[in-house]
Amino acid sequence: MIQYRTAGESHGKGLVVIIDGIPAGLKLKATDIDFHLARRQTGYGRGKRVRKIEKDHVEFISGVRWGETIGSPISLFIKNRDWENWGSIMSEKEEDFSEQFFMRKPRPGHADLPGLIKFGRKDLRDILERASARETAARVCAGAIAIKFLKELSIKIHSFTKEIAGIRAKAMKLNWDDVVRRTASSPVRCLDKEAEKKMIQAIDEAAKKGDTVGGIFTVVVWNLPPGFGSYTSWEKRLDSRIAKALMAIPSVKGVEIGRGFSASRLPGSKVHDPIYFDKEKGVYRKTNNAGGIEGGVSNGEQIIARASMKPIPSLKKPLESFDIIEKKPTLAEIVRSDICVVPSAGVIGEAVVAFEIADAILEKIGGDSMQDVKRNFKAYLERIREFWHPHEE
Ligand code: EPS
Repeated sequence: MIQYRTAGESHGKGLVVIIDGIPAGLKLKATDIDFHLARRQTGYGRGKRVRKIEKDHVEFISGVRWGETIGSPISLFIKNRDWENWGSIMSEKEEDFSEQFFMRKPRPGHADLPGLIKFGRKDLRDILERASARETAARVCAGAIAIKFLKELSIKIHSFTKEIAGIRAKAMKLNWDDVVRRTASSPVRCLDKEAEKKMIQAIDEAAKKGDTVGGIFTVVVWNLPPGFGSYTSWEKRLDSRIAKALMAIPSVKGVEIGRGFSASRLPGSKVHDPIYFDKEKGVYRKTNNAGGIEGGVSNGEQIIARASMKPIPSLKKPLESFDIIEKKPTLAEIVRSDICVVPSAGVIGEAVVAFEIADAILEKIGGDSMQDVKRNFKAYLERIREFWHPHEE
């Protein structure tokens, strides 16, 4: 089992992540991780901090030697460049305490108020610092290592923006290379150029109004063989693991696998994917409404997961709220903010899904070194060859 834990406040010194269980012998460089950190920081609709201040770079503290993992926990640090601008506000020293910095007007939709009640704090900053989506940079580090691991087994993962502010991209059947190329050249990481224009307009309009917009991103996994995840225990189901990881991304309010919610409106005969067999191709399907998972187990088709995000709750034109100290009605706190984070969230989605897939693979085939993993994986593929041949598109 692989696991990771993150620590760090949004405007504190930095973020820390510890990843445990990655086999020894995986080639790993800081640039493998920085590449995904940079992708997370792009996207039309992000605020000044991400565009102008933070340029994330990872520093290895442990677990990697001479360019390879050595089997011990990998720990990483990402410096928050903005920390220096926050002076005593984020100091750990008691003598720096000052009520003048207190944030007192909770933003509706944010963790501000429930967090304050839960932890019995007096300053909303104690809550928002950790509830901030800045923490997702640490998740992307863990995911970048999982992506590297999956690549060694020829499993690929990518994401794209499906919808922003109700503007939906049209469905397209593309291979991995095309999806990577098109998302990299789109400011909103969208495959459909027409929809992209309208999405950008919608973000600009929201910005003018002091508002924010949400949307939907899709994560696709190519080449995962059948048999990963299990129906035998609820927590082993691959779809439940993916859903949990996606739902844990800040602002995500819904997750679908394959046809998802819309399958509930169709008869079974239109939902389930008929099974075909060919000696050349092995088992194959003409449709993939199941999103590559049947009974909580991968079936060899593309894994397709979608997450829907609410608009972020930090509004330049704030909603009604109250002052937690004076106990009087007032408008919510106005803070520097993003307008839309859906393009970045897709990159986070890839990372967290990659981690779950890597975990399900190691759970089934095991291996303390990449040599063991590759041998075990190959042996499994040989065993199922009668039914499954890798296919890409
Ligand atoms: C965030 C608010 C903004 C974002 C931040 C997440 O930060 P600030 O309030 O300092 O302007 O920039 O995202 C990041 C810094 C990042 O790296 O993603 C929030 O409240 O979630």
